[in-house]
Amino acid sequence: MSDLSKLYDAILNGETKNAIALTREALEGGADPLDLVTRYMAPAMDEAGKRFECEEYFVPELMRAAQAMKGALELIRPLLVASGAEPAGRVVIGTVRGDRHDIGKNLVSSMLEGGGFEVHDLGIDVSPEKFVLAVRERSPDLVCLSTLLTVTMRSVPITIQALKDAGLRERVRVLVGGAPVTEEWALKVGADGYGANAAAAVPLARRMLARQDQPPACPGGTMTGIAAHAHDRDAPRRQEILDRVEQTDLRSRLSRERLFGDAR
Ligand code: B12
Repeated sequence: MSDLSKLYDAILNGETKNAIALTREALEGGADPLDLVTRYMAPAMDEAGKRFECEEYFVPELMRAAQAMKGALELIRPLLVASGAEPAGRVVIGTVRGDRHDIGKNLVSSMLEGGGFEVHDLGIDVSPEKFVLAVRERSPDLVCLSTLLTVTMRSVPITIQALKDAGLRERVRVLVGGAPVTEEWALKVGADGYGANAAAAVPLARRMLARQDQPPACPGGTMTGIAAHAHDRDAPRRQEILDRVEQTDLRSRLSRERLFGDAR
C-alpha cells in the first residue's frame, strides 16, 4: 500500500486526480474506507478549513481541496453505505427563495460532505415549502440556509416559520450563512447558529450535534455560531447577544424594520 500521508497532502493541496488515484490504489490494496476518511481525508479538510480560517488559504484553495475531497469520496461513499457506517449527521442545505447564488453554499455543502455528513442539496431559490418537504422526507439533523442578497434575507425567517407551522422546527437545528448575515441577526430571526464561512460550518455542525464546544482554529479566527433554544449551556451567551441586539442603535433597528416589516 502506498504512503497514505500522500492522500492527506493531495487533498490539502487540492490535487483531485492525485487524490482519486491514491484513494483507488489504497482501496485496491485493502485499506479500510472509513479509516481513509477518518485518518487522512477528513483531517486534510480540517487543516484546509483551519488555513482558510487563518487566511493562509483563500476561496480558490479551499474550493480545490473540497473538490479533491469530493472526488476521493465518490469512490468511498458506496463502500461506506454498503458497510452501514452512520454519517456524522444528515443535512438539508439550500439557497433561500429568491436567491440564485450558490458558490458559497456549494462550498459549505462540500465541506460538510468532507466532514462526514450526508448532505442533501436542494439547490438555489428554494422555497420554504420545499425545505419543509425535504425535512419531512429526509429527516435531517440540520437545515442549512444560505442567503447572499439582503432582499432575500427575509426568506430565512419565513423558512423557519414554515418549519414551525409544519411542526418540524423542534426536530432540526437551523444554521444560517451568507455574506449579509451576522450572528446577531441569525439568532434574532430564530436560527440556532451562524457560520461565517465554509470552514466554520463543519465544526459548528458537529458541535450542534455533539453539543460540544470547539475552539476557534486560530487566535482571532472567525469561526462562530452558537446553539440557541436546545442548548442550555449556551443560554447566557445567547442572552448576551440578544441583549446587544436590543441595544442596537436606532438607525440599524430602522433598517431591520425596513427589511422585515414590523413582524420579525
Ligand atoms: C458570483 C456572484 C454572482 C453570480 C452568482 C453565481 C453563482 N452560481 O453563485 C451571478 C452573476 C449569477 C450573480 C447574480 C446576482 N447578484 Co451577485 N454576486 C456574486 C459575487 C461577486 C460573489 C459571491 C460569491 O460566490 N462569493 C464567494 C463565496 C465562496 O462566498 P459566499 O457566497 O459569501 O459564501 C461563504 C460564506 O458566506 C458562507 N456561507 C454561505 N452560505 C452559507 C450557509 C451556511 C449554512 C453557512 C454555515 C455558511 C454559509 O460560507 C461560504 C464559503 O466560505 C457577490 C459579491 C461578493 N464579493 O460577495 C455578488 C453579490 C452577492 N451579488 C449581488 C447582486 C445584487 C446580484 C444580482 C441581484 C445582480 C443583478 N442585478 O442581477 C443578481 C441576483 C440573482 C439572484 N436572484 O440571486 C450583490 C448583493 C447586494 C446585496 N447586498 O444584496 C453582491 C454583494 C455584489 C454587490 N456588491 O453588489 N451574482
